Amino acid sequence: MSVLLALCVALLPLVTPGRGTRQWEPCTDLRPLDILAEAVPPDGAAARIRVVQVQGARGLQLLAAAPRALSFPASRVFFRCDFFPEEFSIVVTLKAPSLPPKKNEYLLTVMAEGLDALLLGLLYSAARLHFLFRSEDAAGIWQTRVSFRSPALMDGQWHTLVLAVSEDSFSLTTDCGLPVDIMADVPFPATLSVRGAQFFIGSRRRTKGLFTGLLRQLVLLPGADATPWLCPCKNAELAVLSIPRILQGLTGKLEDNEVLKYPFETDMRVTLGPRPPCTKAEDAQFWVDAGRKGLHLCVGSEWVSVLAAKERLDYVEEHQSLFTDSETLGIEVFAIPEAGLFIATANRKATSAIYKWTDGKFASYQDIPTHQAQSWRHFTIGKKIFLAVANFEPNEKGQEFSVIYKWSQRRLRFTPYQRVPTHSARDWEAFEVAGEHFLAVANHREGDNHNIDSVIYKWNPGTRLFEANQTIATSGAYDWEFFTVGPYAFLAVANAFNGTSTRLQSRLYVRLAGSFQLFQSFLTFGAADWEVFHIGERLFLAVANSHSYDVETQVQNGSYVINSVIYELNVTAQTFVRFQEILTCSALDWEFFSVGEDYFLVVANSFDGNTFSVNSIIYRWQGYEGFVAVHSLPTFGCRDWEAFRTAAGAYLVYSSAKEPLSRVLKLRTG
Ligand SMILES: [Ca+2]
Ligand SMILES: [Ca+2]
Ligand SMILES: [Ca+2]
Repeated sequence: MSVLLALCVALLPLVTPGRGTRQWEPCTDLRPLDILAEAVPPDGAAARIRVVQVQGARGLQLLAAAPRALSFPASRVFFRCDFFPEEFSIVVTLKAPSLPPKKNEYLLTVMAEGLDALLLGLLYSAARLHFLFRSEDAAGIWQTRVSFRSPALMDGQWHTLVLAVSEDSFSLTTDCGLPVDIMADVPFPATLSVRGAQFFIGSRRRTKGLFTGLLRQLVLLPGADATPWLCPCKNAELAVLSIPRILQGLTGKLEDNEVLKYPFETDMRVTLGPRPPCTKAEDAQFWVDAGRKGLHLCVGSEWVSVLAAKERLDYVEEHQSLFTDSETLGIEVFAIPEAGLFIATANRKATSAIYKWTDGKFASYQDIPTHQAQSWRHFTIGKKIFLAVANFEPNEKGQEFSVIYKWSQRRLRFTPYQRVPTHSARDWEAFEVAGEHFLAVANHREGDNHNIDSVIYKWNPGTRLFEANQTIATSGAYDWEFFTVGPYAFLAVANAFNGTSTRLQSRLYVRLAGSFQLFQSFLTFGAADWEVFHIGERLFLAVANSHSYDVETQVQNGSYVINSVIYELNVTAQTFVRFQEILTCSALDWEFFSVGEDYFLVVANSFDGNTFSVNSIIYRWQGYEGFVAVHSLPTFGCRDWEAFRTAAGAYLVYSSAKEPLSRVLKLRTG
C-alpha cells in the first residue's frame, strides 16, 4: 500500500522553506515513507524475522542472529539529494519489552557510511525514549541526546508514538495524548548528510542493543508533524499512518489464506469438536472440524475456511426467488453479531423489509414503513448498530425526511432513531475518518431543481446524533462512495442530471484539513453508481452510466446502450485514468466480488431502450486483458447487486426496479 501514499503529494501541507542559506529542496518524496516496509524483504518470509500476533495486532520480531536483517541504504528514500529533512516526524507503533535499568535497545538508526557512527537514532530504555543525532559545529562533532520519560510504554501493550522534530523543538505524542515538548540547546542540523548512510531497523548494525519487542509501524514523514494525520483516533494505541503489508489484516477481514504462515502467541485459540459460536469474542480464533478435516477462522462473526482447496467459479444457479412487497430499488446485506445475516430491501411502495438468513434462505423478519425507499445503509458506531434508509418521497403529511434506525438488543428489531431532512434522497454512505463517524446523503432533487446541496453529517458523541458538517453542491446526486488511500479519505459522488442533461461531471473529493475538497472530475452520463475496488496493489473506481440525454439533442434509442467506465488510480500522475470501457444497458450498479483467487465485477443492466429484459453480465479480471465477460444472466429491470458469503458458500442477490421479485443466486465453485 505504501506506494499508493504518493497520491496527492501536492496536497500535503508543505514545510516552510529551510533555514540558512541552503535553498530548501526535499531530498525525498513529501509523503509518509514507510521505513519498516522498505526494510522488510519483498516476500516477507525472511527467515530472520518473525511475524507475531499479540492482542489482535501483528508485529515484527527480530532475531538476534541477524541484526542487519532489516536495513536498507538511505539513498533508496533520499533519492534526490543527501540531506535528512530538517523538519520531520517519526511514527512508531511498538510493543516494548520490559528492560532492566540501564539496558538500551535501538528502534531505528541511520548509520554513517563505513563508520560505526550514528547519524540519528531512536533508543528505548526502561520508561524512556531517547532521540539521538549528530551535529557538527566549529568546535567539533557532537552527539545530542533528547530524552523523554515514557512510562506508559512499560505496560506490555501496543503503543503508537509520534516524535516531531523542528529546529530545537522536540515533541513526543503517545497514543494521541498530550504532547511532551522539549526545547534542546542544540537544534537538529539543517544539513545532516546521509550520503552512503544505511537505515537499520531495531538495531545499530550489531547484536548489542537489538530491539527485543515487537515493531508494527515505523514511518518517516518528511517536512511535517504526523500527529494531525493520526489523531484523534479511536484506537490510538494502534493508529496507522502506514504499515507493511504483511502486518495488515486479521482485524475483521480475512485477506488471504496465509494466516497459518505466522506464529501466533497470546491470541491463538483452537477449538475442537462441533461448530462453536463465532462472535466478536471468538474473532481470529480457530476451529478444527475434525470430522471433515477442515480448519476455520472466526472472522467478523463467520467461520471462514482457511485450509479449503482453492475455489473457482464454475457457474451460477438460482437459489431463491424472493417475492417482495413491491419493486426493490436497493438491497443491503449485513451481519449482526449473535443475531445473524440479514438483507434490507428498499421497496418502491409504502413498506420496506428486512429478511434474515434462516436455514439457507432469506425469511421475512421485519417490515418498516418507508416512502419510495431507494436504498439502505448499514453501519456501526462502537457497539451501536444502525440502518439508514433513503426516502425519495415525502410522507402522507408532506414532510420529507430519511430515517436512521437503531438495532434494539432487547427487542432484536430496528427502531427509529433519528429523522434527517432530505430531498428525494437516493443513497446514504457511512464512513469513519480518524475515529469520527460520518453519514453522507445524496439529495437527488428538490421539486424540479436537481442542482442542490447534498449533505455530510457527523456523529456528535455528546448528543449521540448526526449533525450537518458539510454541504456539497450536487446535480441529481445518485450515489456516494467512500474509500481511503493510505492516510487519505476520498468521497465520490455520482451526479446524474442537472435539469437539462445527463452528460455532466461527477466528482471525487479528498478530505484535507477537516473538509472534503474537489480532487478530480469525471465526465459521466446519468451516473448511478460508483464502485471502488482493489486488485492487489491496484485501485479501481468504476462508474455505472445509465443514460445519455440532453434537452438539445433529445432522446435517441441508443442513448441507454452506452459505455460505463472503469478508472484506475495512477500513482505517479496522482489521478484516476481511464482503464477500460464496457458497453452497458442503462447500468445502475456495479458490484465487485472475489471467489478464490479470481476477481469479478457484475453490472446491473436495466434497460436497452425497448425492454427491461436485458442480461446482466459477470466479468472476470484477466489481468492485461482487463475485465472479460464470462456469464450472462437474464434479468428484468435489474437495479442492484450485492455479493455475500455464508458458511455454505458464496452468493449474489439482485433486485428489480420493475417487478416485486429479487433473486438470490448461488455461485457454484469447483
Ligand atoms: Ca453508495
Ligand atoms: Ca455498487
Ligand atoms: Ca450494490
